[in-house]
Amino acid sequence: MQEELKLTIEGMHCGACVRRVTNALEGVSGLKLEAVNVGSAQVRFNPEVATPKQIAEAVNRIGFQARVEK
Ligand code: 9UX
Repeated sequence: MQEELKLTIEGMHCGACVRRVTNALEGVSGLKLEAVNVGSAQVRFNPEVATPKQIAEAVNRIGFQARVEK
């Protein structure tokens, strides 16, 4: 069972940020990327493997401020 997660991400300003956030999210297991844009990311995740908090923290660890939208 996959759940939808949308993150609003402060501190992203360019395409290099999109690559950095993409790489960080690709390092989280149980997660499937749907879209990463300047300022937001949308993923599907397996709640038995990953939590929204862990996913946001993977983005925050590289210097952004991610907030869980839904
Ligand atoms: Mo762009 Mo992002 O110049 O971390 S790389 S702001």
